[in-house]
Amino acid sequence: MTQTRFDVLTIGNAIVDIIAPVEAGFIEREGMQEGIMHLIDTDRAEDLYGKMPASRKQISGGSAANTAAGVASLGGRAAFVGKVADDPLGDVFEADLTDIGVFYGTSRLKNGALTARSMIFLSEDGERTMNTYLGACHQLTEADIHADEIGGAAVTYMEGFLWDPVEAKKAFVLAAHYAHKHERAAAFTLSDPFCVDRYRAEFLDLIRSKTIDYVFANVHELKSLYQTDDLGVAVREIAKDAEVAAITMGAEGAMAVFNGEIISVPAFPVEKVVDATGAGDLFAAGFLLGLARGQTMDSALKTGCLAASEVISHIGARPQLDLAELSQKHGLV
Ligand code: GMP
Repeated sequence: MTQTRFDVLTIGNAIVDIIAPVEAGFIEREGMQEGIMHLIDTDRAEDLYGKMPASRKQISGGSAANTAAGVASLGGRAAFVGKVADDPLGDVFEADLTDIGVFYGTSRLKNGALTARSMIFLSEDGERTMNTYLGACHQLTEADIHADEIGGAAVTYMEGFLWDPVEAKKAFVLAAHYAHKHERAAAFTLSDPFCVDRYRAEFLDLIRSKTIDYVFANVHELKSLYQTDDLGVAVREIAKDAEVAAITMGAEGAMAVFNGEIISVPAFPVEKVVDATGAGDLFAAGFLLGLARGQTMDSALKTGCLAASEVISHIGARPQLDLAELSQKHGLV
């Protein structure tokens, strides 16, 4: 194998988040399910935008893009592939990635839909409810997947959310194919319990056919995948199906399942969960970079939990502290 150019390359929907706290009752009144990602059209996007308080904040997001930003903040070599439009939000998205040192070379969508945005409502306990207009993300295609970039990354990590835009799922499968052709690893996150519900058979096939090596999920997504309320049953199933599975458990921490072994670590304590957006994304950044650097499973899990604890302590799904410094302080390098 040749030397790698990137520790982690991520592929996902390129989204700018618009985030605001809401009072109790709002989520239910609007017919949303708390903690879930809802897909919306332009009319609903306008309607919801009008209902956001003036205190709303606009911050670059996108699950896999957050992971790439996390890897870069931890001092890793990161790349991102995802489609924005040639519009002001696209400019913001690109600058926020490249400023932190993420390689981002996907061509812009011209004369088409707008850059994707997600309106995120925060409940009092920091839980986030997302409403995503995918816009330009519908135009991410196989043409955006470059064998040399994927082949140069130790691991390619993708979102389950990529199965919503129809063309992007072909890009997803092609990227996994290129990764394996170059003897690299392919990973994906189940993204959201309702996303799992939409694509359960396909996700199981990706895992069982070994198109994917490492699977990331939270407990809700994992239970949804195997249609069980029993976490133990779901963990035993994923242990059979995947080479490595990393499962996040919110305030309970995270576990890794590999070679018939299970290792778990506690969450890093936080004073207050201000905004849970990005917790799983930043966990994935720490865990993947840990593995790429040859850390033990235990240390990789701890690096993931540390990165997650930073991002849930403030509004927005991108790190505000230098995560490399933070992890050094905690003896995780
Ligand atoms: O959700 C991904 C990761 O974020 C978890 O594995 C934890 O490390 C962290 N996390 C999520 N929710 C909480 C929480 O409520 N408290 C703490 N301390 N960490 C959390």
